[in-house]
Amino acid sequence: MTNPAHLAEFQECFGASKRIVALVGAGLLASSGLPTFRGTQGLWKNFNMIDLATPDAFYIDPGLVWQFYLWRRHQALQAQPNAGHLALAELSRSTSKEFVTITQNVDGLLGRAGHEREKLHEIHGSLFDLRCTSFTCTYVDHGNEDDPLTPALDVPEEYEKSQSSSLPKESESLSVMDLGQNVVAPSPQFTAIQELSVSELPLCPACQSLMRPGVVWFGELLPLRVLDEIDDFLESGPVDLILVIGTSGTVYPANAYVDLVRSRGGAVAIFNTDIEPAVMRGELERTWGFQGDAAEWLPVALAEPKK
Ligand code: BV8
Ligand code: ZN
Repeated sequence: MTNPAHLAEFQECFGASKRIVALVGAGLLASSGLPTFRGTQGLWKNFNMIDLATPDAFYIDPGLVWQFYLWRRHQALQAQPNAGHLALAELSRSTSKEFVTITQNVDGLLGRAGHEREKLHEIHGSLFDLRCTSFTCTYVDHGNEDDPLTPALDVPEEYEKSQSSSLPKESESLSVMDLGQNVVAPSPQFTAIQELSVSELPLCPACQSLMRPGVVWFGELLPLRVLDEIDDFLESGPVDLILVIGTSGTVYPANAYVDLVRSRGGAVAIFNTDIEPAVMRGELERTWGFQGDAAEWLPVALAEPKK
């Protein structure tokens, strides 16, 4: 449970803050029924999700990776924005505070919650953008919500159920996290769910090459235009407060923004089910912890202070 003093101190800081940043991760999706990347739900069939979010996986078996992203798209389209999404969207409409959200999530729920588009920076791309894999073609399909994208990718529900029972023993699937600590391991060998030929996958209408999901995979550069927009905000004045919402802080460079704001004197508010005890004991200067579901805490913490 959160230290009761935290809420009062935070709301005083929040009320006085003129420039605020939110850094959002998969934990904000939990209440909308979407899985996080780590922890128990971070699995799809018998793979670690972060093993599939790589160029290697797509090169080895584009059909498998497309099935993974069709499942993610389908889930995101079925999901509804939660109270945490709505609280951030409302803050984005504030006329008295400058606010931007940096989201690592690719599901589109913040946009669907009504978040001001120009204040929403999707640094890992979107499940609903597709782009051509040909180096000589720049075709991008923005905001494509077709479900399924091609007939062959319409994986029948019962097939999904039959597969999901075969979850792996932890040892069977390597995660990119392992790469962080150990020598680079060989790419995990995927067992194809159903063999799909490239011709059955999304093809570029401009040049007929294979299309890929418009997300940033591990080992890939983040969209420079988005990073520039974020830098413009960070460099155009001091950030008084950063809200760190539902993120394990494991993914670079997203995780670097928290230290940047703190190093420049900004306060930090963490919304997570798993928070360091030192934060909860109030031992870190101008750092507050709200332990529990971000979808529950955000509306409370960001509520306009009673006059
Ligand atoms: C780059 C899109 C440089 C795809 C994603 C070794 C080898 C290779 C690379 C690296 C390496 N070491 C470091 C790297 C860099 C790598 C990285 O950081 N890897 C990590 C895993 C170690 N980063 C990159 O590769 C980035 N690019 O660095 O480029 C470069 C330079 C030159 C040339 C080329 C490249 C690109 C990273 C982008 C990866 N793509 N997403 C997709 O979604 O399919 S990241 C992906 O992971 C998601 O976006 C997701 O958001 C993110 C995971 O982070 P979280 O959001 O934090 O989610 P997680 O599950 O981890 O945590 C959930 C949290 O919520 C937990 O804390 C939990 O306690 C909490 N929670 C749970 N329930 C709730 C809750 N909180 C509140 N309420 C709840 N109810
Ligand atoms: Zn093309």
